[in-house]
Amino acid sequence: MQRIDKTLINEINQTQLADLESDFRYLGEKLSRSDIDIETITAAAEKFQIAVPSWGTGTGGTRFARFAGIGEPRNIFDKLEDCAVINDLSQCTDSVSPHFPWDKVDDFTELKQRSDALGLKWIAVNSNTFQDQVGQEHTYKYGSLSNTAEATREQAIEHNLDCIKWGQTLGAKSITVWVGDGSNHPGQQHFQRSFERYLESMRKIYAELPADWEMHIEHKMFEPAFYSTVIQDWGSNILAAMELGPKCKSLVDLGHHAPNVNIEMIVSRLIQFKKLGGFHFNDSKYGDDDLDSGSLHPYQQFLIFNELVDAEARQQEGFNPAYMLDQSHNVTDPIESLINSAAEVQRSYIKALLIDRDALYGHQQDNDALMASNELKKAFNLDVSPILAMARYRAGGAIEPLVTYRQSGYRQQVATSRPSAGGNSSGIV
Ligand SMILES: [Mn+2]
Repeated sequence: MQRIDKTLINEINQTQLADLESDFRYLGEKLSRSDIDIETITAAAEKFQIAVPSWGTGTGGTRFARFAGIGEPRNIFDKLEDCAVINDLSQCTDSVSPHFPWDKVDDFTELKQRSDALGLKWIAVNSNTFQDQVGQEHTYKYGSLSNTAEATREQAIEHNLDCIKWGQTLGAKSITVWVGDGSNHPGQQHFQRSFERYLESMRKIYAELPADWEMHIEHKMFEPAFYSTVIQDWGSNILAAMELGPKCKSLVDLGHHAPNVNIEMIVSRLIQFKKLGGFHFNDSKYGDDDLDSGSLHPYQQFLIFNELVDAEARQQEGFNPAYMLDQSHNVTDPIESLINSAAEVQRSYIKALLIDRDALYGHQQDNDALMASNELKKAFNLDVSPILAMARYRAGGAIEPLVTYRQSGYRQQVATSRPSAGGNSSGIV
């Protein structure tokens, strides 16, 4: 079932097709001079998929304020509709990652039927023990899985087990665990004891993982705890993942590192030790800003994909990371930002496929620093937009998804059917 009328997509595509074909032909000729077959690359672009986070379809905000958009999704069913719109147009976002209890429903079978009807799959359920829910017995004010009180830890474990159970009904295959546990004052928390308590809790969740499931740990340097965080960096992350077992891997959120950290090298290390579980793509300038993917550091994103494509090319054992967006859209229409970002991540992947790996390895072997760097730049500097557009067109999507989205009038339509709940309270980022 399409949310954006196929006839409309086709009509608009027809007005853009001649230009696209011309650009695609030109790029094909250019690539063939480097012995690259544009059809092979376009087929890879068609295969590439990145998941949309259910919470990304709502307007984000900061702890100061949130400025609500029009026609915002009111529940997971509305969010699914928006995800379907994104996929109808971009054809590279066929799955959704839910967040519980935000997306909790009474009947998960009904939710699964709805997603099936929209042609969407579920991946990576996310547990939430970083805020208290109405009626919750024990508070997470001083942590969840690492809380000093056993009853609070048990409550957090139970929630994670519920998330797995709900995820199984939806057909998901992994759970991502991020905790806000940490401290705001030096001395507040015993570093080792809190990490031990975290590990003890995680072992209990790991023990209940279904056979075909993975557990992904997400680290974050700061916030809500501003002095120390239990899973602060990729070091604590991989230590925990190694301690828990082979089905536990690390998840890399691009915004959850200290400034200037070499994320692509971290990715390489995780790949080497079979610990790369997946990604939350976004961009960042100061901290965990959750800016749109590729909006600020497209070269960094490309260098990350250089590592990923390298692992793919070398058929690295156990390499199967899950790709997902995780952004906060404070001033844009979330659907537009997610469409744009999915394409920007796809763009990095396609550019990384164009790298002449044999030449690069040769320059590395010869210690030819400049030529090695230029080899990467050569691929990065190519505009692969015609490949992305052709992949979308061939898969039934829109050549120019944002143009088609705006012409569809979708946001105005849902503004009528989804009345605003009112209020501009601070938002979840
Ligand atoms: Mn994240």
